[in-house]
Amino acid sequence: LEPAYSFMIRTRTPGGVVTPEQWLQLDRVATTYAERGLRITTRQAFQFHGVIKSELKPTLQAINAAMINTIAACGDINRNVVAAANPHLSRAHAAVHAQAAAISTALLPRSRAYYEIWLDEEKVAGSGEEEEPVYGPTYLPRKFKIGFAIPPFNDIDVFAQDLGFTAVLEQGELLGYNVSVGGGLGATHGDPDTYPRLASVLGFVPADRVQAVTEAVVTTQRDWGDRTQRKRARLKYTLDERGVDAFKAEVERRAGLAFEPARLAHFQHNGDRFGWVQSEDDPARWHLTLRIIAGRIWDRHGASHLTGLREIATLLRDAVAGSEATTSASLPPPEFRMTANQNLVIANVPDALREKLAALVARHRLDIHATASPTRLNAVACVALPTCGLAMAEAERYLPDFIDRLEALLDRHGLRGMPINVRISGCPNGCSRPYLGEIALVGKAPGRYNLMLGADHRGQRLNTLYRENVDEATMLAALDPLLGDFAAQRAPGEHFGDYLLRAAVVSVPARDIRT
Ligand code: SRM
Ligand code: SF4
Repeated sequence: LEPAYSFMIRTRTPGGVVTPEQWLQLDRVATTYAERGLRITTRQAFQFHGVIKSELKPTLQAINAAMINTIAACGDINRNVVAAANPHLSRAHAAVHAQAAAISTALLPRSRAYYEIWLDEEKVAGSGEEEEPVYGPTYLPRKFKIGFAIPPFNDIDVFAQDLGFTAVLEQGELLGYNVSVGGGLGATHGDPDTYPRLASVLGFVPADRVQAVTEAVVTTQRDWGDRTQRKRARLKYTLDERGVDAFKAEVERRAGLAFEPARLAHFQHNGDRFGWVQSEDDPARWHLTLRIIAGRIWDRHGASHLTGLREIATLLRDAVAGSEATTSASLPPPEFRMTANQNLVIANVPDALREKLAALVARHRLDIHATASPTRLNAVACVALPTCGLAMAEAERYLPDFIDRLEALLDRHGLRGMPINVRISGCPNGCSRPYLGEIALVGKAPGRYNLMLGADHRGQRLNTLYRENVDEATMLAALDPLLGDFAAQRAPGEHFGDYLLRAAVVSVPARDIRT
């Protein structure tokens, strides 16, 4: 007899897109094998928590039966590639999403071990000795993250990625990308050698050079990255050690190109846009963005979100299968798109299904976007307790309570309608990208957080430490007068983080090169 070990499983879902049929299969995995429903992650993937050891293999087989896998979702390798989910821009979304998916595939490991171990694939001669053209025999020094953003929305936080591509569009057509490298947020309390860093912009490349640039950046980090100290092994530290210019020159050499000067790319915000929006390509298609608090989808606390989304997926799947009137081969079919802020877009909904779908959304109380404050809608929290072994404090489970209390302060100062980005992480690893929150809580100990303030609402400026290791009462007492001053002194259109900088409550972090 051995202890009942349980595991977390994470999918690889590039750009966070799944079909209604895949959704239903993942729902079955969640209800059959996992304990805490479906969890949308900050990298547009799913996590299943509490899968017991003896059921790992059937769980992975069920996920693979949905044509989704879990390869390279963890490890010192390229992770899930994220891509803008914003439904406003469907033509650009399709083009950018296709490139994100292609990069994800190009950077998959060649090893068949996953298939042999989990999917009972027969071991063939030579198996296990596959050449890894990009990773080589040693893979990467550390995890590696790639993201594609489409301005004016920075919903993936492109400057938090090791390698970021910011789309440059002309009249809706994709011309190419501004390339940025060396973003990364993880840090360790009390260790100044570790720190969050925003990416440095190298320049512009045409869209057909994405793969060459990606391979050059990844292989340079493979060869130059620190393999002696794990805490300093991310690309951000390689850049600070070697210098951005040297890194850029090496990438240009390996890719056989020269970066053009970066093109103009303006971001409005790094949140999601909620509710229905009409497709730009086809007025008979609609996209609906739903708020999923901290990405957790389950039937609990009087809500039936898992059931509701199952019914929605069934509706859409049956429509795709059954009726030419509601779907057309020339138009993209309905799909679910996870956002990197842990929310969910139901995309390409035919006009004829809108009413039925809206009724399901209302019945299962999936419509909090209709009433919640913008601050509640945009807040992000990492998983933390009870499943994350690295958590020092609550995050996901604390988010609703903290927002309740913050909203009371916002009400007091007449700021309920003001979008303020709140992010909570249970430890300094920064899985909710807290260092990009206008207000952020970074866990220190049970009930105690570092209060970080002053990021810029667009994902282009890091916040700074305002109060160290404080409890809830101290955080709220610190925020109350700041919100009061903001309400009284706010310039037109000014966001809270920008105000805090203007009022010299916080200063620009030394490492922030974009402000
Ligand atoms: Fe993360 C480790 C959850 C996005 C930085 N992260 C972990 C682990 C696996 C804990 C562990 O190693 O034992 C967490 C599992 C918790 C659980 O119980 O499920 C975990 N990270 C998550 C997720 C699920 C957070 C969420 O609430 O959605 C996100 C999964 C993403 C995915 O689908 O692949 C997640 N993690 C991030 C992000 C944000 C991002 O990528 O946009 C970051 C900051 C960006 C970055 O990487 O710099 C992030 N996670 C870390 C780190 C610190 C890395 C570093 O450079 O220091 C760790 C710890 C580590 O790697 O040693 C970590
Ligand atoms: Fe766990 Fe820390 Fe990541 Fe939160 S930030 S999920 S506590 S590792």
